[in-house]
Amino acid sequence: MAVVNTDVYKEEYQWQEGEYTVTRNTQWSAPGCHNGCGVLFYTKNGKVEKIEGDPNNPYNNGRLCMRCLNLKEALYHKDRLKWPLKRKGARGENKWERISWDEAFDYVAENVCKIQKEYGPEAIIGMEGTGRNVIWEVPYLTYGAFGSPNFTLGFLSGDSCYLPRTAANYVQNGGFNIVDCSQTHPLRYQNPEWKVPGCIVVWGNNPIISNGDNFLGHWIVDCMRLGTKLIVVDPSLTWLASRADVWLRVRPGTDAALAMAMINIIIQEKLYDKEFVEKWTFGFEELAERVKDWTSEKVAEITWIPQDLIVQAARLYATTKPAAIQWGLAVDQAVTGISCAHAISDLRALTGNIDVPGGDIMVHNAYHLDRHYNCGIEHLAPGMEEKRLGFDRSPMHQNHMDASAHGDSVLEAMESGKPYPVKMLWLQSTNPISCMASEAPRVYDAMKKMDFNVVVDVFMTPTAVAAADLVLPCSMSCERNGVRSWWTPIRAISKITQYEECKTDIEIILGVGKRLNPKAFPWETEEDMINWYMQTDGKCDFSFADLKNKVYDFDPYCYTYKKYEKGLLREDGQPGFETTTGKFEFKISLFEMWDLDALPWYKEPPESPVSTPEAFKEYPLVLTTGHRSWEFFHSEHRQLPTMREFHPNPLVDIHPETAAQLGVKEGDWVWIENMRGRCKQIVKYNETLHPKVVRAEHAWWFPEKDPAEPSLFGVFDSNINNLTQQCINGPTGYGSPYKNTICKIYKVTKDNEQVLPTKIITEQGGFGYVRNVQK
Ligand SMILES: Nc1nc2c(c(=O)[nH]1)N[C@H]1C(S)=C(S)[C@@H](COP(=O)(O)OP(=O)(O)OC[C@H]3O[C@@H](n4cnc5c(=O)[nH]c(N)nc54)[C@H](O)[C@@H]3O)O[C@H]1N2
Ligand SMILES: Nc1nc2c(c(=O)[nH]1)N[C@H]1C(S)=C(S)[C@@H](COP(=O)(O)OP(=O)(O)OC[C@H]3O[C@@H](n4cnc5c(=O)[nH]c(N)nc54)[C@H](O)[C@@H]3O)O[C@H]1N2
Ligand code: SF4
Ligand SMILES: [Mo]
Repeated sequence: MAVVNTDVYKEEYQWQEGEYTVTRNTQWSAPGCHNGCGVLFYTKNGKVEKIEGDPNNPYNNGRLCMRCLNLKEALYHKDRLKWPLKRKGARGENKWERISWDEAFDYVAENVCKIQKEYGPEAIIGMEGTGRNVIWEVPYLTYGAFGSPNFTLGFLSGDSCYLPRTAANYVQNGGFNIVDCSQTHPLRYQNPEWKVPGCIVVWGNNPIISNGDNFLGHWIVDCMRLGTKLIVVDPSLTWLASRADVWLRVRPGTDAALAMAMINIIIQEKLYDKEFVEKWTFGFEELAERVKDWTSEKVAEITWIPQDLIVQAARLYATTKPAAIQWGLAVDQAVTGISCAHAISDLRALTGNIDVPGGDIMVHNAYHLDRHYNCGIEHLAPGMEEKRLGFDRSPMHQNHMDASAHGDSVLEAMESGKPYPVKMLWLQSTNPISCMASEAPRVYDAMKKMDFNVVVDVFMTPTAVAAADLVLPCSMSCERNGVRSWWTPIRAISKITQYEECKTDIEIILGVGKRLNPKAFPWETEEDMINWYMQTDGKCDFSFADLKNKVYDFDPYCYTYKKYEKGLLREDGQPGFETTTGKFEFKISLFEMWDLDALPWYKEPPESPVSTPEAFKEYPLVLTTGHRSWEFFHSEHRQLPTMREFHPNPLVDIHPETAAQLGVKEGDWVWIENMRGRCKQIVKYNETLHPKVVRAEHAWWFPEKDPAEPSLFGVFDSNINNLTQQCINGPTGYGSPYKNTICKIYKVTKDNEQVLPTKIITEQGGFGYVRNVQK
């Protein structure tokens, strides 16, 4: 680890350096990120002048990516929302009137009360986006202030972001696994108990860019420097794949089959950890029986991966100790989401890598700050939780594996009024028509039908212009207090500046909550509410002020290894796992009880060369979408000049041979089209892809274009979610084919771009695709 110059970089929370005040802080959101790295803010006269990585913070050891280095551009961008705005013209006209916060809170309260009275509280939906600094706050508002059970992620189809992975994890071993790159211990690589992972499998994940789920990708690079080998499962040669021992170029959406073949090889060749399997697992025989027909030969055909590479990967993974699997979003974004996560977890247990140093360790959120989507649920009236949309979707939902309403079920209720009408959306940190919704035009139509919509954001978004009646300006990360957990360490986010009239997410929630249900919102300040979250809801024995001074704090639970031997995983204090059998379950007892397939299975993507060969003749390319880029966090950062200089336009990766066959070349605008719609992006050659696979970017809109409809910032023109599909999930309601559909590609010409998709959708009623829903 680099030696830190203590004359320059101090360990205290704040110090003076000439005319600058330097504050050690955590960066989370806004702008968004899944992490929370240690940063140094240099402020002068209440303004941020400079941002640096904090070398004394063991989370990132001073390293920052471009989004943090370029933070000032976001903080002081001229288009930031500055005060509450009430809609003046029609929705979509982008005409607003400036109002005070008191007026804004009254306006919300008035509309909420009206809807509660007329339709019941369940007609109100509280929505947030991914892992930003509102995770527990929006649920609290939805349950505590609106009295509705319908907190959800902004139309995320099949809950396809981390939730399939965590739900599968939970039913199999009662907890969560993460790769042990030493990050749970303050001494990091010097922790004497820690071991360098001999091998890390990076599966459907590009952590160098995405740093998803509070896992900093560079930890893997650190491990590589210490000798870790890599196996990478990805349709494209990522930076990590190019340095891997084995790269498995999987056909999008077929990962579950690959995992089953790897299990099969490991069992057939007796490479599994017999002692761990015998002592700590349940259902091994049944698993062996289930996978025995999933031979490397058969699976090579399904996945388009050479057979010998599948065998090589299984052997390398199983014979290297310790080994770990860093999984990513591609696991979730298929109808096989749960099953694929199940099979991958089986690999971890088969090889005895669970909760060992340098393996896949079991963690909880520091000091049990765990309630998140369930926060405030006690405020619901009796019987209200059962009304949650999607509750009947599967026993997993009925049994609280998922604490939120089901995004697809919310959309269906908005469209059909069944099982009951939906009338209001509260959108705090989500911009669904640009990003989260996998059928963007459909969600656009449904949002327009609502009686009242509120958007809380930092910029005016396409969603806000199209559908909001009230837009509330929210503070960015260094303008608020907060805590970052997600495993360990717990980190303090402290307010060091104020921007215009912006309020923090918590202050906004308090303002609304106090008007609607003051008993549930007894706190006077943001800090009061944070202290309640840390000390009453969670189990911290220190306050926010203490944490702020310490900057971060590690929860020893997370760096205690082999907790299953020590009785630390089960509530009754007995050794073993918190499951029905007390074992790690290859065969999931709960699934058996609920009449779900209790062993891993594979199914083709709903649209693929195999499942829809006729349609594949017309749309002869396999399409995966949404791989992350350095410059953007989902639909964010598009207004920042530096980011757009690096990445001015949406890019679709195509093999150069395929491009040549299609008569297009790098740099050309092309239409990407299928049976639901089309959008345009620019060709980027990627010779590492299978020639029949293309990879398109998600979340594009153009803040530089006219906000008012029919332009609407060009939100549908390059939107890949015109092509993906909503309400197609796995049997448990989890998983959705964001990353595996089919398409065709052809050149954009003057003639065929006369009427752009945004105009078609906002003015002409859409692409004319007939949906299979009851109206
Ligand atoms: N910069 C940045 N960081 C982000 C985000 C962002 O928008 N920008 N978003 C955050 C969020 S919410 C999430 S969920 C995470 C996601 O982050 P990741 O888990 O890294 O997910 P992606 O970048 O979507 O895809 C990762 C890799 O999967 C590959 N892939 C595509 N289809 C398949 C497939 O079918 N199988 C396999 N095995 N691989 C496939 C892609 O080529 C890509 O290299 O990132 C978070 N971090
Ligand atoms: N085709 C395709 N679509 C995808 C994906 C894919 O891989 N492919 N990935 C999916 C995944 S995994 C996810 S998680 C979703 C993400 O979807 P979302 O998380 O909904 O992301 P955005 O649409 O960018 O909306 C986020 C909004 O929140 C605002 N914001 C940022 N920070 C804060 C904050 O602290 N407070 C408040 N109030 N607002 C804030 C931003 O300015 C932005 O307008 O997208 C999904 N969509
Ligand atoms: S991962 Fe990158 S963008 Fe996120 S907090 Fe760390 S440095 Fe900033
Ligand atoms: Mo996500």
